[in-house]
Amino acid sequence: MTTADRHARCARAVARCDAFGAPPYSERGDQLVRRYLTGAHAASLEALRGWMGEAGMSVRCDGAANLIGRYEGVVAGAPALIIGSHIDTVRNGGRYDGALGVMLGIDCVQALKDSGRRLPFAVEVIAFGDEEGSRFPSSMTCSRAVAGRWDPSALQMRDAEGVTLADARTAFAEPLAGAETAARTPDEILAYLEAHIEQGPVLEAEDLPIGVVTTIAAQKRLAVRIGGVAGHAGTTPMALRRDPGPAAAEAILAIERICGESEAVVGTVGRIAGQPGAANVIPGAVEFSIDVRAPTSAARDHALARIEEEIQAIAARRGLTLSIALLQDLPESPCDPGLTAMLEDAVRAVGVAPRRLFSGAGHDAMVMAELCPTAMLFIRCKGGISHNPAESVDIADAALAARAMLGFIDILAETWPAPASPAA
Ligand code: HGY
Ligand code: MN
Ligand code: MN
Repeated sequence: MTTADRHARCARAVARCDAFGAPPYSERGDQLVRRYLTGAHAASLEALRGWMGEAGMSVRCDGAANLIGRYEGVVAGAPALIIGSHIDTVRNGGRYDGALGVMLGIDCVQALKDSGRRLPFAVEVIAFGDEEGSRFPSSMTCSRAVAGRWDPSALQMRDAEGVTLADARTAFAEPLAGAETAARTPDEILAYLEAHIEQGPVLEAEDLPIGVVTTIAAQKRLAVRIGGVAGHAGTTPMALRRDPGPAAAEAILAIERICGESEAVVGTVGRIAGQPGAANVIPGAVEFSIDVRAPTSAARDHALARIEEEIQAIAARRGLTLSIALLQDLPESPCDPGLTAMLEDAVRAVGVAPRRLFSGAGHDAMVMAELCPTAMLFIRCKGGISHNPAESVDIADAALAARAMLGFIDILAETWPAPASPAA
């Protein structure tokens, strides 16, 4: 295949991400938002089903509403290399976070089909329905289901409109078997490969188009509620207030200070809401999220212990109530050293000096690592911008990523034991 052909194919993968940036693949026309089990999610699965079929894959929707394309190897039913990423987005998100990895996976299988190649293993492409947690409180519910970590209590989670996950599943356009049926077993899976935009500045700063991930950061997500006494904004003297608003402000400044003391720890308060949320009412409660990440669980937990201690002291001093709920606890996830070495060889073979990178962003690969060995490829994105409509990627970089992915597949095929006999 000529370079021009490859470029054209990747232009199509990027164009598919762009098409997914608008209705019906986005819930809104003025910004990209595609949340789990919405009509936009269902519409994206329909389009992906067609593209996976064109690429020679059999396609199914599993019990967690993941779309799975399968391209058989020489021997049908062989263990699979899974290439995956997520198809949901954050609110007002970018077009390539998640989607590009799915489109490049389809692109790789299309290349295998077009060249009539069958491998000693199958290749599956998975579009995970929920990685961001942009609809329900906890995230990565779909890769958890595939990794056999489905938590049935998640069915009671409610979205911002009060819809439970159970009801959203029932209302989904695709009839869904039980989410627990999405679980795969280690013997079915050879490895998991995820291609994803870097969502950070390193590759661009070093003028590199692609890089290889070594470890994905440990992360914890908490829901904090500081309770006070609701009151009239005009008649309640300042000295008589039990206002959780300023307490939350103090807490958020403490989070910034504590996380700022260590290079490797990051802390974010992405969601803040006063209850009842009226301008002329002293809030009865303020709820906010905390997302803390670090290269190790120990560093993450050390920062969080100090944060929780300070928030408790703030609430006590102000005579307020406090509740802190754990929403997500993901330990750091190292990629498999053997697969990472293969990916580095594949990156080198396309003429790029392999750059090993740590991932501050979470990915489905960290959950899939509980099922099988994983490898991750990063793709440069402009300004490192992500979770933002300004997210952008060069087609040439995506084309290099696709070539490195196919090179990785070739290396894996060379090392994987040849099948006993050709497909029956
Ligand atoms: O939060 C993350 O790191 C990912 O975008 N879900
Ligand atoms: Mn994201
Ligand atoms: Mn992502």
